[in-house]
Amino acid sequence: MAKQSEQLFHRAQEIIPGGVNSPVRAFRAVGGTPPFIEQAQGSRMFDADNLQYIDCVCSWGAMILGHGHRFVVEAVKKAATRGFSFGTPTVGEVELAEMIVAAMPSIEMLRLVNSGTEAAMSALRLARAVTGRKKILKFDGGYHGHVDSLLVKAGSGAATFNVPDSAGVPAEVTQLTISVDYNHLDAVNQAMDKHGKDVAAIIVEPVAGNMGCVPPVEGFLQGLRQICNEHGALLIFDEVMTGFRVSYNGAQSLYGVKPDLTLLGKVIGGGMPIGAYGGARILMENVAPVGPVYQAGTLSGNPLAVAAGKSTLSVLKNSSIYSDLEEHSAEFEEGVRRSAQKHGVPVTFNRVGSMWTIFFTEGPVTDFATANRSNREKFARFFHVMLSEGVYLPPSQMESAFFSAAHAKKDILQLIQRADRGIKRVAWDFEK
Ligand code: HOZ
Repeated sequence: MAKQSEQLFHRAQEIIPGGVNSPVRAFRAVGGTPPFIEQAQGSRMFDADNLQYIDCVCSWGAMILGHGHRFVVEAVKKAATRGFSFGTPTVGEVELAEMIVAAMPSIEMLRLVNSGTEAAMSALRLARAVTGRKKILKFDGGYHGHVDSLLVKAGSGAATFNVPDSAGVPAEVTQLTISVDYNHLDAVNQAMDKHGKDVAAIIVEPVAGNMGCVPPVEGFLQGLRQICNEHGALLIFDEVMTGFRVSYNGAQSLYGVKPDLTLLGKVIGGGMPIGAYGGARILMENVAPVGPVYQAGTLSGNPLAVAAGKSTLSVLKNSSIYSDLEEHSAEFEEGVRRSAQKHGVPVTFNRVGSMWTIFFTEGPVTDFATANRSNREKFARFFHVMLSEGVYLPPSQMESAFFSAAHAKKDILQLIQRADRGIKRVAWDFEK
């Protein structure tokens, strides 16, 4: 790794835990030094040593239009000249809320917050309040931010660093959380038969994105809906990754299942800090000041984040971006599959639209256990070949990769060639 990033990483580690503000960025799952990014444009990022990368992380999915989209930049500039934060209602936040309500089949009302974590935490409080129940059912490898009660068998960085049950979370808190296998309705039924009358909500990523990308098997989400109805529990879809990503109307419309509450983040802020939770009016009217569920935030509905979000959604709405993303992503998937076959490397490519993961295992990968069968040494080798080829992948097997509208056909062709060299190297190092 080049000089400037190494020096910066050394300096950072002196004053920031691990040198990073979010654990996965530290590269501990793959080894080496993370590049310190100075700027980005379109599909490319540039680091402190002037190295260029095709970005396949896209700020963990947020940058669906690519970096520096001119409409978004203009909107943020304009908002910045008017003021950074007022701590008052603004017209922009009403307009963004209206756009989200119009797009998401299950949302009649919503509250803007500052992150996906905040959205999850607030939605659980609301679910507990309206049902009068305490327990929450989640899925192994599911990740909903660093909410205390949800750090149970959690995915993302928690899985990567082997702290799926974090220190500092009292056992009394996690005793209220039940975690079962993703994509296994029998496990959900069993747990609900036992605890159903105490379960306030089932929370699920409709496409799991924090154990790598793991799509729901047919009937899974529909089954969850039915189980929740039978037991009087709420169904919460964590669409922080999938909302406005797998389709403009979210995973809930892609799979035709209506949750009671939806969590959003990432794309709705166009790369700026934001989150949201929403659902039917009858539920959301329990939130203060209308109802008794307290939740607040100084920077909630921040004008700059709202401006970035609104302009991102309006570009997405009036375009063929989702079909282009599907075409490009499918072409890349096909290229990787061909390479894996050619070089005799067992690979499972999971993908929903522009959200994807390459697992180094025969597969299928349908849950946390099968995701964990992926050979992480092979992943790390592949990751580093790709990095040296100028491709920035998620630095962990337990994260999804993303494409943006700025990934043009020529980027995809380059990525296919570079992935071929990466897989060839894996074959050479591990299969001989
Ligand atoms: N937990 C985030 C995605 N699953 C990673 C955030 C980050 O490290 O920036």
